Amino acid sequence: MKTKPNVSCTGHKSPHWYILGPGSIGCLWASYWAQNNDPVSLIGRQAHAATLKLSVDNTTQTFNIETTSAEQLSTPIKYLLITTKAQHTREALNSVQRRLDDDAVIVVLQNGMAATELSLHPQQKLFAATTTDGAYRVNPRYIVHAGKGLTHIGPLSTSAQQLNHNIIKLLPTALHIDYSDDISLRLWQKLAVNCAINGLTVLHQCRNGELLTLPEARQSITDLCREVIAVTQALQLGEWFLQLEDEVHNVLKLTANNINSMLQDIRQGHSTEIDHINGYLCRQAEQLGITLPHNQALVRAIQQAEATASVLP
Ligand code: KPL
Repeated sequence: MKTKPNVSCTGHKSPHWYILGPGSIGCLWASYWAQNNDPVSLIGRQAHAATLKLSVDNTTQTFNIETTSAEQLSTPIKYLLITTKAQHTREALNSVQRRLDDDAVIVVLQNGMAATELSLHPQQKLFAATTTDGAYRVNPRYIVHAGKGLTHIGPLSTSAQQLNHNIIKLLPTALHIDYSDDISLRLWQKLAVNCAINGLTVLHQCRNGELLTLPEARQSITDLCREVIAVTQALQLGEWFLQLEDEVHNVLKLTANNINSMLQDIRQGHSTEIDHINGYLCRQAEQLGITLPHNQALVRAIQQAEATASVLP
């Protein structure tokens, strides 16, 4: 692959991004930075050079991207993207804590609300992002950008507000990324949709779209949505949530063929994000004195499925 000096047309040096969580979305962003000749490294357990293959719109490109371990980094990390599952966020951040610059820019892109619960150095610029991009890995080094979606990014810390929409200039230009002043609301909207879909695909062992064809699943969607609406209205999060069930049906139609991320986790014997999706909602409800029997039952059922999946040979 040809390399060019890391200087943009405005004369600014491109930042070097490090990515924690080299799953499909992490590798997708790495490939798009590399496509732009922006410096990017994955952080893994062991350092090695890897060739990543990216397929999009029937075109396949390869990129040489180094994987480095946190211990081997000689320079501080100034730009960090975290794309781990929500339940691994804290642990992932701890693994690079000593290498992080005091005013590092940190972007957390994942389902759930884990980013909102991180406490960082006051100068560190924390952003959260949520995406509808669809990507999957044929193997650990081969990513397919299956559905071009939209990513919202916005500040979670006061110091991040100073950088505000300029963050977009530092992100892969080939992706559709919008700046959001109220990223917490966007995270809540994604959480609400995930609450009514992800766990149900595990219970029914089906692709997203099939949920609409199963009367029992449709009833569960209605029940889960009602509970999500009760919490979001108590928190005064706005009218968007009143149409949640329609929104969920839309997402199910648009992603009908998807194997949901939670179902993929169960099938691979991994822990799921249930505690950061329906579990988070239940904790919020408890503080408000609201009980959510359907969401609580779903959390228990998925925890049970996790326990069963992890003892399978
Ligand atoms: O976010 C998703 C997920 O799989 O986690 C949806 C939008 C439900 C698509 O499958």
